Amino acid sequence: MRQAGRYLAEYRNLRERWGFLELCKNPQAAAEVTLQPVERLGVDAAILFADILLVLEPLGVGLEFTKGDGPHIQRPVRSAPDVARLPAVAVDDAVGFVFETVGRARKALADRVPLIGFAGAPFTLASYLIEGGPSRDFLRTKRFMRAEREAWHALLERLAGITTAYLNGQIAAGAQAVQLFDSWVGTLSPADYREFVLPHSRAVITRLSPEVPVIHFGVGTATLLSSMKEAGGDVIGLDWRVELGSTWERLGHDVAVQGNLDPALLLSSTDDIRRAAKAILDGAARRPGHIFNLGHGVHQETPVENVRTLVEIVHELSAR
Ligand code: 1CP
Repeated sequence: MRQAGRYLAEYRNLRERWGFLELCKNPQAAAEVTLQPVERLGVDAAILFADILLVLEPLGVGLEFTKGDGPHIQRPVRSAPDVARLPAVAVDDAVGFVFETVGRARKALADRVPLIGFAGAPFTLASYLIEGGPSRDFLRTKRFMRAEREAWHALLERLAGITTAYLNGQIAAGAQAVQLFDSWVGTLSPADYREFVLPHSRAVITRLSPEVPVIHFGVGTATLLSSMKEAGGDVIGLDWRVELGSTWERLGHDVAVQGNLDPALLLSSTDDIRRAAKAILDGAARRPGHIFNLGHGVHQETPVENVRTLVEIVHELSAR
């Protein structure tokens, strides 16, 4: 999950001097942010500091990150002609700065912990392009899907190609695992997932360099998990709305799972954090193939000490 961010004082300090995009485009600073949580929290992996939306900027849609409100697309994609007009993108040139960050972060990490790269899945990227920013109901996206079926599939094919190149570039630069974020796909019914999304996510995952594991994640995906497994991934990410043990059983132990503490628990007491972490580890029953994680990113209000405490608790309870 996102583990850098505003709950970290050292990140806030950097953000006072730099805009978010500016920070992402400066490989030296971005590598520094990548290492902040590793040093501060003692986590077992670093997550590349970048964003899933960086690949949308070269499409000329006017991507910006406004203070407080998050991402905003000035010229959203709202019609079939809008899709046809999107320019071809040479990913290596357009986001080469991300690949350079990967190289620098690997060097700075010196194999203390592995580095995880990531990208947005085609559906989640399309939702930002169509909605123009964050959304609750994804009504424009869902209307577009049906009203402009052909353009929808053309758009997702384009995004699948871009995401594949983005991830393969990160792997070539040294990422040791990659996570495909389909953060908002939980808004869809299982039937819609299968028709409008699955083929495109599968097209990404099957074309990735085979040497690193792939984590496939979404939020609110309880009813979609078996279809997501079919789309691919060595690891399926679970959010906190499902129980880890029984969900893993249902998915099959031939796939690894990641998750799934409610990030809101990091706003409670050490006792509550310990109980919740233990319940998840008990659910995993020491099987190989469980990556302990939050079910989604760290909330901004989170006290850093609680995240550190969680890391210590998980290390203690899962020591062999
Ligand atoms: O300084 C700031 O306010 C920027 C906040 C921020 C950060 C820290 C954004 C804007 N992006 C990021 C980095 C980021 N984004 C990371 C790396 C974090 C790390 O080093 O630990 C990752 C993995 C992402 C991925 C990302 N961006 C996702 C998928 C993960 C998820 O949380 O579901 C999504 C949906 C985005 C879009 C995005 N970028 C930023 C924001 C605030 C958002 C979400 C907006 C929304 O709610 O729709």
